[in-house]
Amino acid sequence: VSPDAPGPAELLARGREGEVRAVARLLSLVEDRSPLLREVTLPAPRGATVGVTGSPGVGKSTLVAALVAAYRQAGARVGVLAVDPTSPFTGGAVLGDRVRMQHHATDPGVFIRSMATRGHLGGLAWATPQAARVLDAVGYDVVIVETVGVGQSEVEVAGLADTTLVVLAPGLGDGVQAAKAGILEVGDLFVVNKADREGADQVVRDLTAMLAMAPSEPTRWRPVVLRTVAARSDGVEAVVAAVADHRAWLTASGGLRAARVRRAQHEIEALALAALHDDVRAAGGAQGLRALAEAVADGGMTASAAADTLAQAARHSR
Ligand SMILES: Nc1nc2c(ncn2[C@@H]2O[C@H](COP(=O)(O)OP(=O)(O)OP(=O)(O)O)[C@@H](O)[C@H]2O)c(=O)[nH]1
Ligand SMILES: [Mg+2]
Repeated sequence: VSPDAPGPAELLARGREGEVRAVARLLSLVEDRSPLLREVTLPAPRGATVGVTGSPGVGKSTLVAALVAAYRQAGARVGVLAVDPTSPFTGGAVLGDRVRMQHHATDPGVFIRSMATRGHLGGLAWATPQAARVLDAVGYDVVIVETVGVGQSEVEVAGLADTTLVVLAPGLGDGVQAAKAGILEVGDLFVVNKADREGADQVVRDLTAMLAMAPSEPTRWRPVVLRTVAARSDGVEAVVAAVADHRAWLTASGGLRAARVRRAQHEIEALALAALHDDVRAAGGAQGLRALAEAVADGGMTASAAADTLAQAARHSR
């Protein structure tokens, strides 16, 4: 960073004025875990974050593109974070999504960013919510977080947004998959996409039956099942309406703030762990780890004692 490069406060101000490059730089600071971010404060979020998750190929990106169009039509500015927990931060991620988003790429009311988080300890937990907060702070009314990926990452991502959409599609054995991945518990809205295909009704029935097995508590949101043909934008208005309903419910029940506090807790912990991880790496790097490892391997020291030595060195380096 050159000395006269604008700091984060300046970038935030420029971002609010609609300078896309400033927003992009802020998100790079987030990805780099830049200490500069300690210099600014962000206002309490005004807008909504919507997570979109589901198995590969169900139509998440197509649905996101259709949602963006619907929100734009309603006059909202929209940020899209396409998160790929399976590939490293360095570019190239979610290329297919870029293509699908091309339609929106030239719209100044839409900001699209790919984030890949592998290789960054806890990156999904700390980078995504911070990026969403930054987008909110510069004036995007809705931030949509799409995750590419399977399994656990879907469940993790569910914790990152105010409202989580789980997308399913017929022909992928999704009902069963959903139950396995623990995704039934995390979805606020279930969208059965590709409703133009055979088997969509069955997926809706399976899903509804599985959701009905969950104990019903008056204080809990009852998940909604919707169907869409995202490729034709069919059913997308109903999704937008259901997101708004969920949000209204969250606000009224006090759940919105509670979830945000919970999220911030994960985020802080993940950032602190990443910082500690750096310290341990640095302490071990100066030949220390190698020497300790030799002592352990040759029988001079237990791994526990060596770990303690390393941890001490890491603490002193702070
Ligand atoms: N028939 C039909 N095809 C659709 C529909 N929505 C999306 N598709 C197609 O399904 C394929 C996958 O769509 P994507 O939007 O890339 O799916 P995705 O879930 O984002 O995929 P990944 O990001 O790879 O996990 C594409 O060929 C879409 O054109 C739909 O409603 N009906
Ligand atoms: Mg996609």
